Amino acid sequence: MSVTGRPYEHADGPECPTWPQEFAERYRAAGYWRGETFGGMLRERAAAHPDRVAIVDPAAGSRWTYEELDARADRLAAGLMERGIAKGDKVVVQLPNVAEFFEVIFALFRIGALPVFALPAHRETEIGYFCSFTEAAAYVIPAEHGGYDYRDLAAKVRAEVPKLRHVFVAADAGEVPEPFEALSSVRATGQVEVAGPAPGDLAFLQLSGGSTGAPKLIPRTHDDYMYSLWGSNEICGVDQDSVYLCALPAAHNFPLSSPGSLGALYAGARVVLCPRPSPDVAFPLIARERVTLTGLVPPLALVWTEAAPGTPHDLSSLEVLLVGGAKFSEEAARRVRPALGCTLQQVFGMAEGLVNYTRLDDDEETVVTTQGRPISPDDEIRVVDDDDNDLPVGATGHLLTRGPYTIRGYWRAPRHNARSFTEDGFYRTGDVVRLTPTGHLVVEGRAKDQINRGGEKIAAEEVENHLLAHPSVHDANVVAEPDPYLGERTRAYVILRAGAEPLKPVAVKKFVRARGLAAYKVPDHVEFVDAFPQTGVGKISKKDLRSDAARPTDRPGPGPG
Ligand code: OOB
Repeated sequence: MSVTGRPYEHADGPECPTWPQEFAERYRAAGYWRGETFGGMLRERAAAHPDRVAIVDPAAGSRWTYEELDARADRLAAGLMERGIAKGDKVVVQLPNVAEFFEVIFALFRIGALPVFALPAHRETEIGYFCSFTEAAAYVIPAEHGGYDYRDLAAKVRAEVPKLRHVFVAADAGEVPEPFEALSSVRATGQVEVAGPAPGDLAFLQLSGGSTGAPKLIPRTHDDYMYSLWGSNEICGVDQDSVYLCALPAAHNFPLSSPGSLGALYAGARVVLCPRPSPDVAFPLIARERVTLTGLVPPLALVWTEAAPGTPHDLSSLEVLLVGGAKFSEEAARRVRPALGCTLQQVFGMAEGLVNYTRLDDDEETVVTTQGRPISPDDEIRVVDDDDNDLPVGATGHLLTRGPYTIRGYWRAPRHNARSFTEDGFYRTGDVVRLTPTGHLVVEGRAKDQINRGGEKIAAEEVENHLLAHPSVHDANVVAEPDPYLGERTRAYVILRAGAEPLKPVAVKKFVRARGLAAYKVPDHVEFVDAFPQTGVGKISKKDLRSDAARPTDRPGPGPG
């Protein structure tokens, strides 16, 4: 338990700090926390407009109405409960952009079981960790996706984590090996009434981009997350006539909630699932479904702006393009409207909470040069120096934040919480920012030891630990290297053990990949060095390594080397 707040009380004890009572009361009184739950919200929407289409899954050819999604969530919840999944249980959900993703998470929300949002790119190291750390009762996978067989992955994870009781496969087509179960056979026929969670209860565990060896889990409540949804809807103009294209991986916080698929469902709007975010897949869907808004990371936004002028597809329905997850350059931002004919909204958000948007009525300069301002008048923003002293407006410093949808601590991480939160509950974002006189934030850099690879976050320490496991590696440091397309890539500096056989970079990458890591975490470049640069006090200077990585060279480009 951290120094701030009251712990969530669970049968097995305190799991994470939450908002102190006076804050919770204030957020409720201000109307931010509306006392809704996800299960209840879907039930209400289904009653209000049963026949409106909620989810379009073009790959499966399905169009589920609100009534159908609601009924499916009920049937699946009943089936899961028959199999012993209960309130408070954790279920690792690793599904791509398929309709079942929503069926599964709403079934779990209804029970009060907590989805743990894994990404399709995660492999046995990450999934094994999520399953064992959360003592997950179940793990939900597709049979296959992107040429990869998740049943093999689940078999490995199950062998390592014996406590994992169930693996459910969202695959009507694929074969489901024993003892795994097809989701389709889990659906019960009747509807069960369950007590379900309270609005202040945890709804799910989201993943942090992280800067430590193991990813941290982010506990979000129904009340707080729901506020980020309707707050985002108001700012992005989402109403029941909106059509949201979910182009990024559905489980990530950005496409989930900013305003994302869940924001769209909150508004009674339509979610169109995009199996891949490339223009050849996304553009025809925009035209066919009359998509009105979507969210992209900067590298994809660049690809879209390049592809749009020559496309035969009608993109005229697109009103808003949200770009975030990593810094969007001013030059690229300026190209959005001319190329796509829509309004750009920059989003600077984090799964821990705080989300900033440029507003639809901000002037062009503000939209292209800032990363927006917070959703809530009660999002408290501090920009501080290295000693936590507040800096004047316009000065660049560390961003600290506290507010009605920003967590007060990670899940089961008391020691880490003591470092990542101030005593009075401000989250240390690790971002280096500047506030403009209009209250907009400009992201100037990052103090956390992380690589932001086109929106995908990589904790340097996590990759370093895997490199250190190689028998020939004496020491390793991983830093960001600038990249014109992704913004950043990873460069690993490696010192080999004295007397070790020389290694090729490709062998190091292969070794890391073979340890069962998401492919985006495998270093793009590996460079062997004899020593690391040091600071005055003899610590390794990552700053110098970063400048070395940024040095223009005739180094070979990305490739097997
Ligand atoms: C989003 O969430 P996460 O949790 O994957 O990553 C958060 C971090 C931020 O702390 C910041 O370092 C970086 O991603 N970031 C940006 C940015 N948006 C996020 N850095 C510069 N400019 C931006 N526009 O990435 C996320 C969550 C909700 C909405 C949007 C993004």
